[in-house]
Amino acid sequence: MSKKNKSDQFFAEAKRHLVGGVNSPVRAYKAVGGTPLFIQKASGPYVYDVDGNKYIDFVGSWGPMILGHSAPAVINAVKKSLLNGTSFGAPTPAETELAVLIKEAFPSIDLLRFTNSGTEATMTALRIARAVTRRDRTVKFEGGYHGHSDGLLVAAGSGATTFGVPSSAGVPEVLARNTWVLPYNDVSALKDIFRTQGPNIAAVIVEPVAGNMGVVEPSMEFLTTLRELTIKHGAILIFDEVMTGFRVAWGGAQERASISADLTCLGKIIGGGFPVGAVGGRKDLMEQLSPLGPVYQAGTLSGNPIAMSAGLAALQTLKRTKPYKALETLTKQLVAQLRSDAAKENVAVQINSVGSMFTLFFTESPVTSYFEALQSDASQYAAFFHTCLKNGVTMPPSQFEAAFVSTAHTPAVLGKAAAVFRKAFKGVHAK
Ligand code: HOZ
Repeated sequence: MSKKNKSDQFFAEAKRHLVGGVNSPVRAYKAVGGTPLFIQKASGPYVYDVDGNKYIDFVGSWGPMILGHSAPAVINAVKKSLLNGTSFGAPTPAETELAVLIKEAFPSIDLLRFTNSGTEATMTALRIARAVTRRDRTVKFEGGYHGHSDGLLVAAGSGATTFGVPSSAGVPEVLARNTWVLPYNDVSALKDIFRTQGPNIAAVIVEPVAGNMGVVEPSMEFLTTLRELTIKHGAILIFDEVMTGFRVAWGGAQERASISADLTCLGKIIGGGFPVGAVGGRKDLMEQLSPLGPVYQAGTLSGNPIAMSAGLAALQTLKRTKPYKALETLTKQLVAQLRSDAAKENVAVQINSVGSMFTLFFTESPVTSYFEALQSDASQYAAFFHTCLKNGVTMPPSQFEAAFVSTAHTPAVLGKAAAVFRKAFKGVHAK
């Protein structure tokens, strides 16, 4: 059983200097209780805390680590790049190389702009959509999280839901009013809003596989209706693939659904573990951006050479090794095992998975929307989480996040994790 003495000490000290002791809210463990692990290092499927404990990690830095931690190809590329300097504020060949690879994977993208985070990417996508349509209103979906920019922090999932502030304080009402929020997977709500407000809608932004309310798969009807209605009414369809891009398939959720977005937001995997975002899409839309068009967007560290080299190494490895089928098969096997073990322990749980992402919702009914995700018993999740942690497995410290399997999670590693999950179901039952 792991002990966390040093993590406790570091957390106490961090709280004196950093808000809540963290730099991103969910990391504070408030939703599950206890002290967050302070991490010393990570390698393959494992993270090691400052007390020397080793954990099989399903957080994966919240998505980027599809090749496992410290993937040699990424580390070597970064080492090489570092020796040439860390930031120039000028173009580099690596930016174009990474853009070419991303375009290969996402045929809907003609032109790209790299940013420093997913939040910047979604913010920019919306601005382009507003500029080109000359409309102000946006449609998003309950439980969809698209970063923390003003207009998008309305009924948001992820950390916002974890902390019960799905609509953040400090967002001007006039901006919140410009965002219409519909239930995920609700085709008739979608038809209604376009029937009544079609000419006012600049954009619809959606996670084409939801990951930020926990994993929720869209119905094909939902996605095709979205595509049809946005075309019909001249609205821009923005796929937020920050989490799903290069994760659920090489070409993201749009490859799986065979649907082209007008604009796509990316992040996480394309930075190989460094801070990166990107917005890309149709030429006529992307050419709205400065210096070609009137929409302003900029960033001192955008296209940072270290991040570009890490992203390039990650994508080149993914392109060469094509791990997606195998990852999905392994994840499905793990999920099947989890379902059968939960049933043996009489634990009511829904396990949603797409590709190598999965979420356990402690509820009796299927989860296809945010409302249904909210029916989960968060205290059961917390109990499950802590048994896992005590036995050497890290899961996301929130009911409303996705867990990630990487190529470093071998069948043997997943077998060990499954044994811990089995124990954790017993803990839930004991509650
Ligand atoms: N809620 C974020 C992921 N969906 C958490 C990011 C972090 O804490 O690093």
